[in-house]
Amino acid sequence: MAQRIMHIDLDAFFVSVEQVLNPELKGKPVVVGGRPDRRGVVASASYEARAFGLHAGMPLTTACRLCPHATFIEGSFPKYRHASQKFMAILADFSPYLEPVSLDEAYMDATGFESIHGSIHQMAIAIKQHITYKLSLYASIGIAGSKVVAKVASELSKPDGLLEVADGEERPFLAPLPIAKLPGIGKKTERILNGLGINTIGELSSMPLHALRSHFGAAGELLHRYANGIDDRQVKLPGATKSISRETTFSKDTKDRSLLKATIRYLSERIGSELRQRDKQAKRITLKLRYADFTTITRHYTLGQGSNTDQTIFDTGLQLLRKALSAKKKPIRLIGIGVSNLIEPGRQLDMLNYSAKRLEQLNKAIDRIRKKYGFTAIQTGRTLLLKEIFPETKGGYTLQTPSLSR
Ligand code: TTP
Ligand code: MG
Repeated sequence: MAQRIMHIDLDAFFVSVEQVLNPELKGKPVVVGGRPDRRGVVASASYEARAFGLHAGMPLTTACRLCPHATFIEGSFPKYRHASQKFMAILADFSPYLEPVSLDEAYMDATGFESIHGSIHQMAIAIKQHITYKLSLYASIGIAGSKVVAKVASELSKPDGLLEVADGEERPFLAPLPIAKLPGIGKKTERILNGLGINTIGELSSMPLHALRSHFGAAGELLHRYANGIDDRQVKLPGATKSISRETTFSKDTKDRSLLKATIRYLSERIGSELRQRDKQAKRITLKLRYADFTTITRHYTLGQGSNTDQTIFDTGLQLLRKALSAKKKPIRLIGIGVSNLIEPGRQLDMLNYSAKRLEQLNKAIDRIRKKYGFTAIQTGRTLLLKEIFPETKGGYTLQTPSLSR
């Protein structure tokens, strides 16, 4: 059976979220990106603003000159992340073969789903209706036999569009389009190709492969394939989390052991709570230290059994710290804790181990309180020391340069 791939992308995403929250902005030129008197560029422009020539990436000063009566909004990322999560949840209801690409964009492998919806086209209509009904947002969908053609189709169909490219029709569909419509062709590549007299995807598709290679190296081969509608990339499900780490840089290099311990405690609690939220246990704990002279070391320890309790992560981190400090006495600039070798918390082997069970219950109770009242609502004596050092918000302490590596 021929593969059927959908590319789904929300229209004017940031702006549309703002319009849902403030309906007065609907149907008007609106720009998210910042205040026009500040430096910065357009992140998202409503289609009404695009009619004045505004587009993403344009300096706000230019945008303001072209369309002075537009409403300029600074924007706030948490709102967009929240909308994005709801959008992805709707898509996941239709098919588990989902690859989120960015906040407002995903590929879906819909091969075989016609038996449920009558046709893939009908399925796309249902997806669009759900998105508009539940989120008041509009999506554009492209359907084709490959990712690259599905993406070109959804772009071309915008706004509120739906465009299906039939199997075998990929090349004639792409041929008349300007090369800038092909994913992978940025401003620079476009200029070079235009200089060679290549303006449409059709012209690009018939350029000899060796000529493309000589201009663009390995990327030339990809351009050749895409221009011919050939793309064997599969829809990739997001990989399982392999590791979680948290780190912070001190505002002043330090040798203060109680501060180091308090910070490790806090980072361990952060990691423990994330592990429990993801329903994972870790077998390997890693300590990272960066000294004042920027030399960086990592030390790790593998546990006999997986764990997700704050205490185990902290105890192990502390042991690693003690060893590292006894070897080197230099002041520390950054400290981090990470966990890896993540496993599903299978059946509890030590069900009879009373203290392990108690610890697990304690962590669960702490998680519940924190969910309700904020991360720092409940603290051990050790992390209270951090009160003096880091600003506190409902989400927890605001560490310097917090890293959220996966
Ligand atoms: P896009 O999907 O590229 O743009 P869009 O949703 O605003 O408009 P459309 O899809 O209808 O053409 O990007 C999604 C969001 O990502 C966009 O709303 C804002 C953000 N973004 C930036 O912050 N900077 C950028 O340069 C781009 C292109 C997008
Ligand atoms: Mg979009």
